[in-house]
Amino acid sequence: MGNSKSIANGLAAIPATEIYVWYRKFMMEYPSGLQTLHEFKTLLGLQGLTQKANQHVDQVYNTFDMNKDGFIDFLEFIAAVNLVVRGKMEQKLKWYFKLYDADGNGSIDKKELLNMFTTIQALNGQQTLSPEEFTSLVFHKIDINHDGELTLEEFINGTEKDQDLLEIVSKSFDFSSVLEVICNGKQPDTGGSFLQTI
Ligand SMILES: [Ca+2]
Ligand SMILES: [Ca+2]
Ligand SMILES: [Ca+2]
Repeated sequence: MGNSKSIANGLAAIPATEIYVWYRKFMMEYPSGLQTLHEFKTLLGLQGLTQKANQHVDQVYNTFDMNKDGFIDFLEFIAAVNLVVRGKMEQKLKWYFKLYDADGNGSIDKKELLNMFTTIQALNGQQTLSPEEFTSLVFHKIDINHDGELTLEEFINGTEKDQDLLEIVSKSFDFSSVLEVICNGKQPDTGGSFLQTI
């Protein structure tokens, strides 16, 4: 579903010279040209997680693995970097939509939303509303045609307008921690100066 297009969009936003630097970094770190799930977790410092948190990270990894071959290749890596570093809110919401749409059928149903809120609550601690209450509230607010499914459009429009919901959605995967890794991560060859130009 538009994967090659979104990869192309991601690449278009990054100057060729920067892509080359990223490519060298990536190949130095992952000489096979592929980053495994284990390496992804290591990179982000996500080890020793609970089972629930682990499953969640697996799901995050799967959204970055656009061709679904089980690995992050360089194109997928640079698309992810681009999303984290330069993505506009709408692009990020599109990505969250993919994360929430667990069965990948193009819409979020109540079960998928409930699963996600349950996970977020398990990861981030107690909220004022239970996941069930929150799921009902969200569908009440943003399922515009009341068919029990959130389309991409309903999800983006609804979330952009609702600060509380936006905050909860952002908690399901924190891009700022990834950004920190990208900025402070291992960069033996460049000292990180090129990152300031991104
Ligand atoms: Ca892949
Ligand atoms: Ca779905
Ligand atoms: Ca709907």
